[in-house]
Amino acid sequence: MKDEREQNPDTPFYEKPAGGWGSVGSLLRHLPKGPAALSVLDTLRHQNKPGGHMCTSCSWAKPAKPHLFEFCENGAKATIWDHTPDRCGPDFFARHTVSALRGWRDHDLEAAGRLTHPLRYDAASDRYVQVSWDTAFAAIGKKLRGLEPKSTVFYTSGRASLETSYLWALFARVYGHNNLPDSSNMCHETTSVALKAAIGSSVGTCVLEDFESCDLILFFGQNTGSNSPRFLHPLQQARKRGCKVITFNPVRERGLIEFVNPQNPAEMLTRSATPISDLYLQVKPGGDIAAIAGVIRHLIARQDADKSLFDSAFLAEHTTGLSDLKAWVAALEWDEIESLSGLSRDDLGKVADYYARAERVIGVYGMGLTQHVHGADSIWMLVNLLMLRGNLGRPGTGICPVRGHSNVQGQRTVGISEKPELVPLDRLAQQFGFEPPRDTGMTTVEVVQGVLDGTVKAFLGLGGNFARAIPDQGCVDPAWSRLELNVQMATRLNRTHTLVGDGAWLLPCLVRGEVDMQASGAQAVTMEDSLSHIHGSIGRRKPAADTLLSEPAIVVGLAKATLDEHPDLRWDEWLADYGRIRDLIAGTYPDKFRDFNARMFQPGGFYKGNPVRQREWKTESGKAEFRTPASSSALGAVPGRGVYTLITLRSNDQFNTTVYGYRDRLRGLDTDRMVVLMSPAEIGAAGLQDGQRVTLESAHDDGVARRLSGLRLVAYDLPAGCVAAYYPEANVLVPLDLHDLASKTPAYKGAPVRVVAETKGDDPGAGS
Ligand SMILES: Nc1nc2c(c(=O)[nH]1)N[C@H]1C(S)=C(S)[C@@H](COP(=O)(O)OP(=O)(O)OC[C@H]3O[C@@H](n4cnc5c(=O)[nH]c(N)nc54)[C@H](O)[C@@H]3O)O[C@H]1N2
Ligand SMILES: Nc1nc2c(c(=O)[nH]1)N[C@H]1C(S)=C(S)[C@@H](COP(=O)(O)OP(=O)(O)OC[C@H]3O[C@@H](n4cnc5c(=O)[nH]c(N)nc54)[C@H](O)[C@@H]3O)O[C@H]1N2
Ligand SMILES: [Mo]
Repeated sequence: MKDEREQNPDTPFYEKPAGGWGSVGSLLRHLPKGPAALSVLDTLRHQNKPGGHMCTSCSWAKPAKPHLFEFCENGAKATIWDHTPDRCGPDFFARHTVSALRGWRDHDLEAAGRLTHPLRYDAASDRYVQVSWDTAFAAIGKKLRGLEPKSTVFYTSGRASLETSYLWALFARVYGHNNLPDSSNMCHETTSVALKAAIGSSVGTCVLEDFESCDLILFFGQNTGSNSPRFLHPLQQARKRGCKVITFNPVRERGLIEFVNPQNPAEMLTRSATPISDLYLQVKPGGDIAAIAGVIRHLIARQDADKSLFDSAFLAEHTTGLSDLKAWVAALEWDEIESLSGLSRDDLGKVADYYARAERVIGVYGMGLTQHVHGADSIWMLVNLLMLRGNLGRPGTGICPVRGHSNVQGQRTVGISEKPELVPLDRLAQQFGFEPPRDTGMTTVEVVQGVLDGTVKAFLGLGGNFARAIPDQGCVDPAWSRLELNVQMATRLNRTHTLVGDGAWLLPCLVRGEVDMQASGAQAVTMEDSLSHIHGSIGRRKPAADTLLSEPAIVVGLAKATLDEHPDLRWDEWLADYGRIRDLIAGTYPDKFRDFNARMFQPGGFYKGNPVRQREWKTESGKAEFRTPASSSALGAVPGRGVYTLITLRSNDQFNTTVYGYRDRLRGLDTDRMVVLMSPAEIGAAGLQDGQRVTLESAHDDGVARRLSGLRLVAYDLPAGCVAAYYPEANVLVPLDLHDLASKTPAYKGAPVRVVAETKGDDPGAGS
């Protein structure tokens, strides 16, 4: 546990708070030049407010009483990126072959500008060439009709609206498959599976008001300052009224240390920051199960002494499994707990002190828990801890996974799922007069395996940069060109679009901030935030090109070209008025979406509800289940000598594989991203030197050579036994078969690697 002043003077460190003038400066740096800046600022004014568009960056809640500016530094970057004046049209592709583009950096591909025309890959000239929409739909539809539906995949990245997602899933099921993975399969699928099993809800249980009355927040592996900065406002308010915050994170993330609200003139002028964390515990990657076990062990000892610590009434009436958990915790040695977590028995005792004093506790988490081999076990441990004192189903308590994309949670709500048991198939069958497929579809990991072994013949991506976001991409890259059909709906060019064979199509779409004009007039769409509230969103800007289609229009175009006509499939009517699609959603999910059209612009969004808040448990046992973890470490294997656990990080200047720039301001790093962070003590112990060139080599024991070279070693404040590098550059090092055992979410925070010094003459940047 460290005080900021104890920061090692040899390691880079951003000593300013999150927010403040730094975020204003960063926003100004990303604004376009001239009049384009004014027009983007006008769009930002309406962002995340009723009547405006919902941000395309993170999924954090939108309050009923918005701030004057209800956007953050990174939300602004996303909007500025969407509304760039640059265009990437047919003339761009006439100048560049696809093979040449394959060598470009992620940033440079996207920086070419907004895609404007539908394109077909022409193998003879190795170029994308312009086609008409009709040609594209007819050719793709014809190809799909000739394929076995179960050999095709309809992937969704978490941005597409509820309306688009509903139609996309319907199209897949009428066509004949449940291969509907989405980006959630790379992030919070662990949540969907683990929370469902333990408490019967696949999503978090908190609403914004809970942050107004909680008195302790436990933060595990979620980087609020970069990835959901608007969450810093309720956090700051909570801290100001005396709520305590404890953070478990191997990296000292600035947003969880202190924050200056850029919208508070007094704070800005006096530069007075609010400290965020009361305790900051630099847990080892994968050490959360052991850390929480240590806290629970302290609490059990206290409960044994003073019988009133646990909420006995709650435990007796609502839970099962506590005695097994207690026995498992009692059997762990303190030595094991300390070595796996990297935290001392005393520090974990302090956490137990805070926990025992708090009446109302919230557990918040992100990718630091979900992206591990035992990710589900880590989540179960956090739920176990919360339940000891009845911290579920009371105001000011709950479990709060912070979701990723702006509608990733909502897509699952309206049927994007490879798990048919989560979808009301019988109701769909009734509504649309067809027999939906009942067999389980593919997760992201299974899709990659299918692309590798040739069983997946066609991949249609509704957004995303799939081939760059997955693990083991070095091995998978060549397999993409063997797909018979590869259709990408996108706004900007990315690396996946350059991995093409004969049947590749690039279909450009509108972004959420643009006017979506259909036969009945301008359309609104809806999305669900991390706290399960549904919001309407209206685009106000002129589209980047008049050749663009909206996402629903592309889905309808593809569906009509693929499926037989059927009186219940009124694609054109639905497209003409998205209100009709919302009526269909309300028909399929009457409990959650009643009066959908009437409620969609309710300030703060309307709540779809969660039975856990009433202490109703839709689990197998009908109770909230204490779950005993299968392992005391979240890693696949505890690293041996010379092996480090690699965590892959997002910088403050990226949204997933979209790299806006090369600054990671909140970590004090201004870099080309080809860096590996390691603690100064470990650098010394390994006989290496700060600034030296190194190669990372996979230490996963499967005989596959994975390496990333040309990295600069940077001394950084990290726990022993781990190194950190940026995603997606480091994805070549993450083995595909290392994934959460329950949900198949890749273990992006737990790849075993060796650090090898490079000698002069080594090939820089080579990956394999
Ligand atoms: N600006 C911006 N916003 C985003 C995104 C973006 O890329 N940029 N991405 C969006 C998406 S899709 C998602 S899913 C979310 C992701 O947002 P987060 O959930 O914050 O994900 P990461 O940044 O990958 O990592 C989270 C934190 O986990 C810590 N960590 C790593 N390993 C461990 C561990 O074993 N234990 C613990 N306790 N901590 C660990 C890391 O140090 C890091 O601070 O953000 C969304 N919002
Ligand atoms: N090593 C490592 N790998 C990871 C992670 C990690 O933490 N570490 N995180 C994982 C996670 S949590 C996620 S969610 C994935 C996601 O990773 P990505 O697939 O990169 O996610 P996106 O941000 O959706 O994809 C960006 C692309 O989507 C397209 N796009 C942008 N806006 C729109 C739109 O409005 N409509 C459409 N149709 N397309 C649009 C653009 O063309 C852009 O190039 O990466 C995963 N990969
Ligand atoms: Mo994500």
